[in-house]
Amino acid sequence: MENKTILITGASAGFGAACARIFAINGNRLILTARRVDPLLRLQEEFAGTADVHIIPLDVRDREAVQGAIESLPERFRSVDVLINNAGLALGLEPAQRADLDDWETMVDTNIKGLMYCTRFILPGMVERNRGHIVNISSTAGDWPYPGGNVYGGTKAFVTQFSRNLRTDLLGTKVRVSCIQPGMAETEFSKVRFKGNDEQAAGVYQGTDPLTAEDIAETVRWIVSQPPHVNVNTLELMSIDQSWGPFAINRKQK
Ligand code: NDP
Ligand code: 8X3
Repeated sequence: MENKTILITGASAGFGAACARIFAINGNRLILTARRVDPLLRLQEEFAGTADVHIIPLDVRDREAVQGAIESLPERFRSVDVLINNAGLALGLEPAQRADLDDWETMVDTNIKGLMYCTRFILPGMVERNRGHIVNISSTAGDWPYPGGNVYGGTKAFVTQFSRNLRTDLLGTKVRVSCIQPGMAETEFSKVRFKGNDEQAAGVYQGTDPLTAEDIAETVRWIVSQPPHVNVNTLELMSIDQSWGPFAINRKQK
């Protein structure tokens, strides 16, 4: 991976920031986007001399802003080689009947619509150049249900299936699409899900060796470093301390 232009959504924390670090080498040009600008500026400072960085304060839910940001990329950042659709979040873990409808809308707007906007505005250039790679960050939650996963899991199921459908549209081009489905990974994810409740967030990872942001970045690096004729479709990974449970059974009380 050298001299590539890589656009990362949600680069201010977690997987996105780790991806930025892993790709800030070999003359790569990084386009780092997120709502919070300060962490992006810190990354730009950290990479001074190793990678050319363009920062875009961006809320992926804002379709016009996404379009404007992509259409006004400086010339040297215009030919995006790799789009890492990473920005996303879970909000709440309540059962569907008690969940906050605003939280559901935020997850749909970010995880589904935001990812759609970034993809739709970047993809034509990739097809025109007949090269490029879109890496979508889905989740184990997109395939495996769990109590309280309701809309979050639904949005990630969209990401997984959208990724596959993209490849079917792109057959005959050299544009690759990959989808990564990580399990439990320790980032700001749970702090966001539990709305700043640090204790509840820490409880998610307590007594385990969860995946790290660096594990995911390394996976992205491996996927995009495959020879151009290899398309990794879907890749699921979990911590050694995570697995599936049995089916839940409701038994009648005697
Ligand atoms: P973090 O909370 O650490 O990072 C999330 C990133 O998404 C932040 O940079 C945040 O930036 C950005 N983001 C959130 N909303 C928006 C928005 N509306 N517009 C632009 N950027 C946004 O979480 P992770 O790194 O863990 O999560 C990254 C992705 O990985 C998400 O899609 C998540 O669903 C997925 N995932 C996470 C797992 C985990 O266990 N951690 C497991 C499987 C998948 P800012 O707030 O500055 O806008
Ligand atoms: C994040 C992993 O298990 O919290 O996507 O849904 S999980």
